Amino acid sequence: MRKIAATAILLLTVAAAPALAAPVDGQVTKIDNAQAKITLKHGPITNLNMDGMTMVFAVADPAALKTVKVGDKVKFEADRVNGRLTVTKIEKAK
Ligand SMILES: [Cu+2]
Repeated sequence: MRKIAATAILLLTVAAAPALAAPVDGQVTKIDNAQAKITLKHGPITNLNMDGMTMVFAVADPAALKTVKVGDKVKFEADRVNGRLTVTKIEKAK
């Protein structure tokens, strides 16, 4: 019985796991180093079920904010981290 319950929990966990983050095109419109936040005008984010828009994200690694500046076109990945929409990876678009 206990084994069945554990299997059911495992299956539920897998089903609830978010889709893998995929690189998204965006443009930096604002950088807030003090709050470790970035505002991005972004294209559709499939893993977050989000259409294109301009919005604020938290940044997982504040040091990443030093690698981009306002106006830069970027490729980034975003995910929900502790309930906050967070940029987990960002780089200047080539
Ligand atoms: Cu958005």
